[in-house]
Amino acid sequence: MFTLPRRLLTATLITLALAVPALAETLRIGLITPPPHQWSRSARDLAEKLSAGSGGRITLNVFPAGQLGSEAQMLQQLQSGALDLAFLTVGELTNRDADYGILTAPYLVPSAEAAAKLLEGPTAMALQEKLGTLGLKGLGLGMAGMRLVNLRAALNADGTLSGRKIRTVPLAQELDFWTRAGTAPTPMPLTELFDAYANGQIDGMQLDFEGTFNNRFYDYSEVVLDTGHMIFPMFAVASARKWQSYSPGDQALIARLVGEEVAEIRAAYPGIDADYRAKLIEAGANVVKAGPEVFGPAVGDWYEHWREATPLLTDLEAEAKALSE
Ligand code: 3HB
Repeated sequence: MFTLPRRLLTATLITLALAVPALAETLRIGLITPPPHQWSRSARDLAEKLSAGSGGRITLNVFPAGQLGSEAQMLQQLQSGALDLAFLTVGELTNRDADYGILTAPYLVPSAEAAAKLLEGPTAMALQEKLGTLGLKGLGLGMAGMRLVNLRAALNADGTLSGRKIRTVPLAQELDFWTRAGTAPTPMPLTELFDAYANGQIDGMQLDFEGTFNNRFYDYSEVVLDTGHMIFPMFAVASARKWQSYSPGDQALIARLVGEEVAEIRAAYPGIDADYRAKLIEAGANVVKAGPEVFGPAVGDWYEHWREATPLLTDLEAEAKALSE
């Protein structure tokens, strides 16, 4: 039987392999944040790096501002493989698995620096691992700024917020917190906030310095309460279904670049918070520091309930405490 000499065979195979061009990939990433938001900037930066890192073979199209729908819709698209990547808040994730909501625990950490560290810790990593059960592949955690409260009218005479209609992110733990604070929580995604606040449908909103400045919410706020009462995590995810279709080389490249991008986001937010705080003051906003007393008994009551409902919270608290020791 005719056989090719081994060396010739190897040479032939290499030639064939080189002749088959690596497949061009066009990927899509969805986010709810508007184009000027840091997450959207980072998604555009990621697109540039993916293109450069793949020699122009991988194109990442960025869809900000909820162009692909709500987070619930994006999550379905990720599960079916219709969407490749997303930067998700814990809103819809918590609706699927209450454990994700532990990251919105009030006064968990004192600063954005500590928040960034906590989001690199073992509990955050355990939550990232669990994304597999939702048909997602976790590629790292980012964050937005520390939470504050915009108020159309000043605090009540007793120094609390009770009785106000306050916008929250639509997730159980936040709704519960604001109910315990005696307010009427009104769940509303970021994309719907502007009209609701400008029209006076809500008396206040939980947000951050960045969103308050970029949307000029301070124009409608008698006071911007600098509470820093919660962190705001972000999960960078891929569709587990689509992930399997990428080559090992592409998987490694995407995982590395997304991981680096979210690490930059975590590192940047302490500065972003400080910059936007200064910009707000410069623009004439009434930024006032406030402590947990504005929430009445909510903080203690909240922990009592959620430690039992989501025991993983106790691990997270222990980690947070160790960070400040
Ligand atoms: C929000 O308040 O819903 C939100 C804020 C962000 C990023 C994403 C969502 O800075």
